[in-house]
Amino acid sequence: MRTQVAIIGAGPAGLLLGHLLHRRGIDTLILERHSRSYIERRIRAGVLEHDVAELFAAVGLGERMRREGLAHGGIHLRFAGQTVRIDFRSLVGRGILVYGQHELVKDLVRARLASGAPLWFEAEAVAVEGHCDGRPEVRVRRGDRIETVAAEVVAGCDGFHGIARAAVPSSLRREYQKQYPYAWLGILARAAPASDELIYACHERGFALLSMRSPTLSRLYIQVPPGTDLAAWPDERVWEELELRLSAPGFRLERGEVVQKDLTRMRSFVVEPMRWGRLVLAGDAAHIVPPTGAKGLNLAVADVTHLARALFAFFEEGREEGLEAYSRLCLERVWKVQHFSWWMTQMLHRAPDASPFDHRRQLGELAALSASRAAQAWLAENYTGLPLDVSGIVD
Ligand code: RFL
Ligand code: PHB
Repeated sequence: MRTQVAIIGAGPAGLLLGHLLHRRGIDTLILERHSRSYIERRIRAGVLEHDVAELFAAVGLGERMRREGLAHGGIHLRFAGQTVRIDFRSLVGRGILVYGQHELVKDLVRARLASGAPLWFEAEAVAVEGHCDGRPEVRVRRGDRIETVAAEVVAGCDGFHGIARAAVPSSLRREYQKQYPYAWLGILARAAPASDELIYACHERGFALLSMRSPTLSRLYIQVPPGTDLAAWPDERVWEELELRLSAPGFRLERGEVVQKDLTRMRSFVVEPMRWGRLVLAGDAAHIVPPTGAKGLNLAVADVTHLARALFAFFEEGREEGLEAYSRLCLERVWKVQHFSWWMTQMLHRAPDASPFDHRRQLGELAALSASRAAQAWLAENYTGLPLDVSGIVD
């Protein structure tokens, strides 16, 4: 099998890249190690930045998103018995769209299959070779057979645990990372969201977040120690803890059947550079952010816009400068977003080793933010998304 771009991974990064390249007549093959139903059911991110939602709509993927996505104009910060609304629209004139990542993945898979371009499920890339000599190949396990896919470029969109990043000797890559001393226990519940907008709560018992997927589905999280055993958290205990941490005068949490319960580790990670020869990385394969700023999926989309532009120039005009600049362009945004995600995380969580001084300082930070329109505008700019350059991608 031969293709122009072999894309490893059918997450948002790989599927969107395949979609954009296909629109320009560039051949791609997407390899996904899981089944279609598995990737369409995986519950992950839920917030799309303003420009990211616009991009999906502009490239023909916005029909269901526009209908079912929930447009929000702000978020609430809850701490020390008060609730402060950060009004995105009045601060920066933009909002966000709450639309589940698995819904986006469904839309992308459907568009891909309708286009007739190849997407192999249950096809696991086991090795990438030849990318430093300009003749990359991917070895793919399908059932009990190993096949070889020859490509001109390989895009590693295979997430944090993928193989693409490791295809480069560790002496040629630099990795930066930070582990946080807490995790998120998340539930998806058949319950009407108790608020029209997201609530981020900094409570002395730890962080809590109220989010949603639809008018009848709530997505809620609480900070727990890393390594927490979910068996120690029956539904009743989760609801009680959520009620304590989210409590406010007049606020009542709707309870409902818990249809999923999961644990998400909190980590910041970046690999540099994001390209070696004809192997490029995009999305979680290259960087991870803690979920507090809702940035992981959005950052993956930003990488893909740079990559698609670089590949258009490469295949249509034989120009390599775009590929050469790819890593630098992505990393400029990656580090800004790393900072924002770290900042939201430290401002809202209770570190297990925090001193009384640290707690009081944290409340001081939240009070300062609440009193400053300039500080809120910075939060709003980052939360609704730094500008996304879609030139050359959206016609
Ligand atoms: P993905 O979505 O992980 O997709 C990678 C795809 O590659 C496949 N794969 C392979 N396929 C073939 N061969 C191999 N060798 C392969 N190895 C892996 C995988 O099966 C998968 O389908 O990465 P992508 O496209 O870069 O998208 C990034 C986003 O998914 C990610 O940033 C966010 O979902 C992060 N994230 C969250 N972000 C938020 O903003 N809010 C959240 O609430 C939130 N929750 C989460 C998350 C990430 C999680 N992970 C990765 C464990 C919850 C979880 C559990
Ligand atoms: C979610 O809805 O899953 C969600 C929302 C905001 C975040 C993280 C996760 O910061």
